[in-house]
Formats: sequence, C-alpha cells, structure tokens
Amino acid sequence: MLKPQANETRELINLDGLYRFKVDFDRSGHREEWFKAPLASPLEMGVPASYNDVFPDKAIRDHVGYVWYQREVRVPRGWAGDRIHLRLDSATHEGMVWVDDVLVAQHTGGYMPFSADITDHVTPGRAFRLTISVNNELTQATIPPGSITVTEDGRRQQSYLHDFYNYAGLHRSLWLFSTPAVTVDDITVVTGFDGTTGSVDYTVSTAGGTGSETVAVSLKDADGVELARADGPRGTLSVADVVLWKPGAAYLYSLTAEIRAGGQLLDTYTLPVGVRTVEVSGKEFLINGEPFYFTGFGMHEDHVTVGKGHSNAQMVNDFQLLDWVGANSFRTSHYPYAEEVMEFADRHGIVVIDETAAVGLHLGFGAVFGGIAKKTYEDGGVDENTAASHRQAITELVARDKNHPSVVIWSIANEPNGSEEGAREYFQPLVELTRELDSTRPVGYVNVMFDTPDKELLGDLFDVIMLNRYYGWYLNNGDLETAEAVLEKELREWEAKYGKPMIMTEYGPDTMPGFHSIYEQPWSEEYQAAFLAMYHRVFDRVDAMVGEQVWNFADFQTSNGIMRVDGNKKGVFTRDRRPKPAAFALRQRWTALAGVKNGSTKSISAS
Ligand code: BDP
Repeated sequence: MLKPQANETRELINLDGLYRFKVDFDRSGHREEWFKAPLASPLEMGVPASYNDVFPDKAIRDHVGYVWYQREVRVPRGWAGDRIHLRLDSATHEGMVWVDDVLVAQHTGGYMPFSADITDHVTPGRAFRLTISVNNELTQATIPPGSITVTEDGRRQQSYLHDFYNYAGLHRSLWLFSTPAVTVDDITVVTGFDGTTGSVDYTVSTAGGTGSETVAVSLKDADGVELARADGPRGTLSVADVVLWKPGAAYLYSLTAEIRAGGQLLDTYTLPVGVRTVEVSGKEFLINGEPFYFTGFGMHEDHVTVGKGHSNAQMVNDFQLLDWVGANSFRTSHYPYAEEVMEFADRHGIVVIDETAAVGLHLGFGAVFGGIAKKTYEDGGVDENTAASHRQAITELVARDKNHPSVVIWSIANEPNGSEEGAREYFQPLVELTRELDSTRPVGYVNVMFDTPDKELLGDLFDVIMLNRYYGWYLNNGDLETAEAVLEKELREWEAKYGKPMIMTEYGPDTMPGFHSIYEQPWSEEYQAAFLAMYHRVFDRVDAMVGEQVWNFADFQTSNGIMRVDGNKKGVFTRDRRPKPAAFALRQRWTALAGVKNGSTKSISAS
C-alpha cells in the first residue's frame, strides 16, 4: 500500500482544516441522508484531531455512534485525464465517505488508511461536497473489541477492556490525489548485505496497463547519486560499499520505479529504502547481524485537547524526548501509529515494534477487578468474527508498513488470553498469516502477567517473548524486595522454557507528579525510580533479556475508573511532556547502554 505522493506524474492536495461537524445523537443521519445537503449544525471541527475533548459538552464526549464531517473540495482543472482519489489516513473506528450524493468508500478499523477512486464522480475544475460519517462503536467483532449497553432511559454506553480512552474522529490527514491511468500500484523491498555489498530485492506491481508497458527501477544514495538500475517488475539491485540503516544511525537510499510506454514516462513512485537485516538467533535479537538491546517505551498517540489527533509538532517533540532520554526504540502500543511517525523513525534510526490494534482480547480480566470472569474463546467472545477483523488488521498493517526499515517486529496482539483453551487455535493461523505476508521480520505477541510460563500456551509459535510485568505494582504493591525475587524467578523460567530473546514490553508504576516520599511509597516519584532500578538490576542478570520498554512514555487519558485519576499516570513524562525524576535515571542508564547488552564491551551499570 503506497502512501500518496506528489511527483512528475502525481499531484497531492492536503484536505486538513476546518470541517462542518454534527453529532448524530439520535442515529438519524444515514436515514435522513445528511450527505445530500450542507450539515445543519453550528459546529465546526478541526482535522486532524479527536473531537471528544474539543467541545465543553459531556454529551459529545460520551457520545456512542456516528459524528459527521463535511466540507467542499475543489478538484484542480489540470487534473483532467488523470485518475482522482480520496485518501483518509484514518477514521476511528469506521468511516463512510460520500462525494456529493455517492457513497465512495467504507472502512472499518480506526488506525489504518483507506482510499477511493472518485474519478467518475467529480469534474476537474469543479467543487464537490465531501461528507464523512465516523462511528466510534466497538463491538465483539471489531479490533479492538468492546461492548455497548443501553441504559433504561435509552442512553448508549460503550465499554471496553483496553486502558486508553476511546478517542474518535478523523485523527490523521485527508488527501485528494491524482494518479495517471497506468500506475505503480505497490512496491515491496527486502534488503540484505554480504560483506560491503548490499542488496535490494524489489517487486513492483502495476495497475491499469495493457501489459505492453515496461517497468524500470533505479536506486539513488542520500545525495541523489544513482547507484544501480534494473529493468523488469522484479529483481535485485546491488549496492557496492553499502551504508547500512542502523539503530541510531539511519541511512536511506531512494528507490524509484518508473512505468514507460514507447519511451514515454507514464508513472513514477519513489520509496525511501533502508538496507538492514533483522534476525533472531538463539537468545539474541540481531540487527545487521549484531546483538541489539531495546531501550525505550510503550507509547500512545495521546495529547491534551487533540486526543489521538496527529500533530507533526507534537510528534517531533516526542521523538526529541526519546532522543534526550537515550531511548533507541518504542512499541506502537496498542495500535498502528500515523505513517508520519513510521517515516520519522526511519529517518532518525529509531527501532519500532509495530503492533496491531488487537488489545483487550481477554475476557477473564473482569474478574481481576472484582467482576465476573468470562471465557474468552467462545462464540460472542473472541470468536470467528474477531478473528476476521484481526486478519484484516494484520493484513493491512503489513501492507502499510512492510517497507519501513525501522519496523523490526510485528506484534500481533497485546495481552490476549494466552492460557485458556482455544488460544492456540485462535493464534496459530494468525501467526501463519503474518509470516506469509512478511517472512523477513520476527513475529511476537505481548504476554499478560497472569499467563506465567507454567500456564501460557503460545510462546513456541512466536520468535520473541514479549512480557508485561507489574510486580511491585498490581502485585506486591510497595514491596520491591519480594517483587525483585518473583520477577527474577519468572524471567528465568521463561528463559528455560523457550530459550528465545525476551523483551520487557511494559513495566512501571503509576506516579503522581509532585508526590514525594522517603518511604518509597507507591505513587511517589521516588517509588517510580526505585521500581525501574529494581527491574533493571534483574534484566542485567538474565541473559535472554534483550530489551526494556517502560510503561509508559507519558501519562495518557483512559476511561473513568477507580484506578485512574484523569488517566493513567505511569508516564515517565507527564501528559504535557514534563519529566518525572525517573526520566533522568533512565537517561543515565540508556545513554550508557547505547543499544548494546550481550557481548558488550561497555559495562552495564544498574541505575
Ligand atoms: C497493561 C496494558 C496497558 C495498561 C497497563 C496499565 O497492556 O495498556 O495501560 O497494563 O495497567 O495491562 O497501566
């Protein structure tokens, strides 16, 4: 899936800005065909952003169902003869798109782009009415799942098992773009190297042609100097004296594909390419054949006011803070992030664990918080409908992100029930699907604290073991001595059971900024620092540990609950990105580690 771009043969117009906005409180919009006329509403809404925290209105914030966006869009005169498309980088969680009176696209899955060819419905030089209805409902058939109940007085309420607020709306950019009739439809690259010679295997698929066109590709270095050329839709480009893409030292070549007929250029597309390899070998995680140690965070796309709306300035700030704290990686917990984020990581050498939105696939969680434990893998729970959406989520994620050198692991779920009967039957086909779609990257899932090695049924299906552990917080709260012993014992059991590389993908306590204690009391800033230092001592003693990603980079908004005060406070930075003291301790440790643990000549000092 190629991101739209402007070049010699393609045009691109950004459609962000203010849209007319209407909340469909009584679910009448589709029946009354609101797309057929200007939306009758005094509200306007900025795009991209979540709408929830923008209006001082509880009914809008808590609304369960559709909201509508609308604006006029003018198609440039010069686009006559081209194919014209609309692209939404996301609509959370379901989007329906009309061009004037015509439904042109419908997509479910709130964190993935989709597009529509609207050539037949628009006229170059004229404007059209763009209307989008966006539904925020989560059901047992969506990824992530959720359930809706209706109160006695008719209010719809959304509940879900994941610990981040169900922000909704048009979170990412919208685009109008043109392509020629014959197009480069997709490009896949797989890279490698042998000594100082790099290789770029490429496959270019085309659409709209007669078969008589020719495809050629070329590769340029970062200075724009052409290094290699090849004819044909698939082949291998060889790169002498290759500069590898390395964590902390990104280097990007650019691959240009061209379609020609009779010498005339029909279409072209340029893709940034990082040459690097990723591999699991025994207990090691290798990038370019060298052991890599992940440092960083599980993160969230989450900011004050705009919620999950993408903002380039906030993104740059988050990456700058990652750099400041010495992090070399992050996980896109718990959904795919905006493509701008992935491209930024590519350009700056940040390593990414790329996760689907499959979070909350554990119906036993209810019991932990005093509710009733339900079976997870049964009809009406995590069932064939969930699996169908999950397959779509994996397929779209790999299609979108397969060419990013920063992506080194596919994480296909966060904390599913991995110990109940049915877990293997559910996950085995999904792992196989992921490997079929991309045989080059390790595949993992993130294991929940209840699924200890004596109970867990899935680890052998995956390449890496990714664990979320909260000893010292949800368990052994305030008792770091016991927590340390239990943590080490469990990590050693995992190591013995699978002998695979292990990453701690979540660990950390809620921490109230400004709360101090000389007794290392839970919630204090001192406790957070002591908690993390304890985990680090243990990681440094366990060989198979190849990474540590603290939960969380920053405080973030969640649904209401007795365990949350204006959200989750496990951030090392506050929600407005001010450091808690733990940030300074991490900075010291991670700067010293610099991505190397096993085989390191550097000494690892436990902070
Ligand atoms: C884990 C989840 C994460 C939560 C975290 C927590 O993976 O989404 O926010 O716990 O409780 O279970 O803070």
